[in-house]
Amino acid sequence: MHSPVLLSEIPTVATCLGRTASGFLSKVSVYHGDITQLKVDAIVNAADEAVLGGGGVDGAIHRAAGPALLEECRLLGGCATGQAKITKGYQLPAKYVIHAVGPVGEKPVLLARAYTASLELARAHGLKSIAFPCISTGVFGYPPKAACHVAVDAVKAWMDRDDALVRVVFCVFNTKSQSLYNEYLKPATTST
Ligand code: AR6
Repeated sequence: MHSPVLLSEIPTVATCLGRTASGFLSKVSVYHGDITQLKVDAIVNAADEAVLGGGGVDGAIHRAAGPALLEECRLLGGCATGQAKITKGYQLPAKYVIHAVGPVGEKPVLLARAYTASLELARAHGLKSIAFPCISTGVFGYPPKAACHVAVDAVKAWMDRDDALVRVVFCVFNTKSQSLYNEYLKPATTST
């Protein structure tokens, strides 16, 4: 097992741009790597409505958290698309896992809801930092560029009206997604 990646090791977009901005970009980061390594208050899982594990990032999170995660997931009673549920993180460096269910295919309202529901849960639990994978862009087939725009817009809208969260990490797992997030976030800096 690798050592956990601390938030202090992940620069914000503002820092990457050499800015001392105080807005959204000073709270958001793009991290290329495995979400299970991140030592944040909560990592978000791209789950399905059963919330009983699966492939992709879901499988990676369950493997890293250990079998106790599945035991707690069995008590959740499922989760509707566009909603989220929270469990402990068990053997993960993250304290909590927020299991969010994105849509199958390109359904922007439901994808945005999955992000917002995760942020609401984080706030309700007094959490300060959260890391998202690119929900729905794997098995669920959401086009990555469109999904990136929905994800960033939903998180920015939330962060602009609620200052409880100190850091949000977009955890990308391939260089294509990394470029999409960097390209979409950086022009937005002009006003922040
Ligand atoms: N860390 C970060 N991101 C990852 C990791 C990882 N370790 N592994 C994969 N990704 P997917 P979905 C990225 O398929 O499309 C599951 O079986 C991956 O590159 O995991 O929402 C569930 O049980 C992609 O960009 O989730 C559901 O049934 C992103 O995570 C279904 O798949 C999401 O891909 C959910 O499908």
